[in-house]
Amino acid sequence: MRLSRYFMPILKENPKEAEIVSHRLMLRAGMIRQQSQGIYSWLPLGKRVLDKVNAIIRDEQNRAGAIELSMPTLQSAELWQESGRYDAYGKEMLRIKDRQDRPMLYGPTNEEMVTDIFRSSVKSYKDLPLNLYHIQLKFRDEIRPRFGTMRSREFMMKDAYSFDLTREAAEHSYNKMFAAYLRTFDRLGLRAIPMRADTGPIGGKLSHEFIILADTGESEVFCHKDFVDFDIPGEHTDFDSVEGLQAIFDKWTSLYAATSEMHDEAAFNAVPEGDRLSARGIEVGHIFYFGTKYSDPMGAKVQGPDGKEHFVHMGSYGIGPTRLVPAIIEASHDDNGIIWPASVAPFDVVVINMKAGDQACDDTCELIYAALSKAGKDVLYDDTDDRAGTKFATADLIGVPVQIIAGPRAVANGEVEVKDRKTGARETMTIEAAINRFVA
Ligand code: 5CA
Repeated sequence: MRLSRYFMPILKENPKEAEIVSHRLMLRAGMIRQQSQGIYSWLPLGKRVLDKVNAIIRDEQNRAGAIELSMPTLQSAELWQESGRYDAYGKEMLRIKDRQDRPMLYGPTNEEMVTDIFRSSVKSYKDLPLNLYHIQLKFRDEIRPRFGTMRSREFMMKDAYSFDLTREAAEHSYNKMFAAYLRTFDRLGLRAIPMRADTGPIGGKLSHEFIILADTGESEVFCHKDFVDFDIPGEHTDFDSVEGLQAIFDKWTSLYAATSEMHDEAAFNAVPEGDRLSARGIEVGHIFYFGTKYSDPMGAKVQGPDGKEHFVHMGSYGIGPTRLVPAIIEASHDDNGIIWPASVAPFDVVVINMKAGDQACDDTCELIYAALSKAGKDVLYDDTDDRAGTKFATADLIGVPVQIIAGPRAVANGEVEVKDRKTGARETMTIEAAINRFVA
């Protein structure tokens, strides 16, 4: 991508409305734009990051055996009347009428709709277990939308829904998502700690929130500090192994960890003082097991091996991609801007032409740009005629992991400078060596 032809509206000034660093940096880097309160456009740079986050989420959902579909944002009120949640959900639900005066709503979550899909075609235990997910916009008319896309009214959610014959089988499905979440957040460069949590309007008995520790987090959390160094389940984790996944769950729930709603002061005080971590955190995922809470009122049953009909045991599993992007920034930035983990960086490398219009600089940059693009890398080429200082500031602000800097003096020697965004380390090397670093 040539920056001169891209759309990346950088802000020079710090936006006044941004209270936390991620919101400030997302606005400054031209990643998002507020369209009305708590409702955002994702501009091209932000969209690239969001897509990469979603690709990792999708990959890990698929690995754990979940199956992707796509459900609409607008739902009929009837479904919610069946479950009893239409009235219970209150003012957070955006209610709309269509031209025939039929009550509709902008979905805040999809338990009812997915239960309807399930009951329309699954009739036998032989078709279980089943886990269906989608990545779709949701709307919750939050009282206090704030911090940009961290808490917005319209937001994206990956929501998965599992169906099983028995409670035991449903717990295995829960453990699959539990392990998948540990892997997902790790691949996003985050350390998320599963904490016992309140089930709120989703309901149910068993629930964990996945929390990232950050000073600007909205949740107050309490946990054992050893969680910070626990091993993440490997990529060859066998998701069909009931014992294997139970062992992962048991290990990750063996020490104290709870959000403030579930906090047990006495249990926390039993943790040795030096091991207690009392901090603030950002909830990036939330999983629930709620048994037959929806299948019973909505009549979602299957025939069991005993020939009888059984209401299915369900769970739901949410991740907030549009919250994860700012959460990653909260965890990874410096005074100059964002520092993206390579897995979600909008570009792999930025090529900075320090003197656009200078033949040797132009030729060198074009050569590198072409070679790296051909090798399948996402390359941003700063070919604008801005001052070198402005280009450096922009490259640091948008947080691309590696910068290749081509200035007249180095280029005259057949060399360029390669800068690591995170460490700031700069290395001068031949043009070929700079290319080979990515192509090899
Ligand atoms: N149906 C269940 C799970 S599928 C559910 O709705 N869970 S939730 O309410 O906990 O939301 C799941 C995730 O969505 C949260 O962990 C959070 O990451 C994200 N999320 C929730 N509300 C917002 C919001 N207002 N803005 C941004 N992300 C949000």
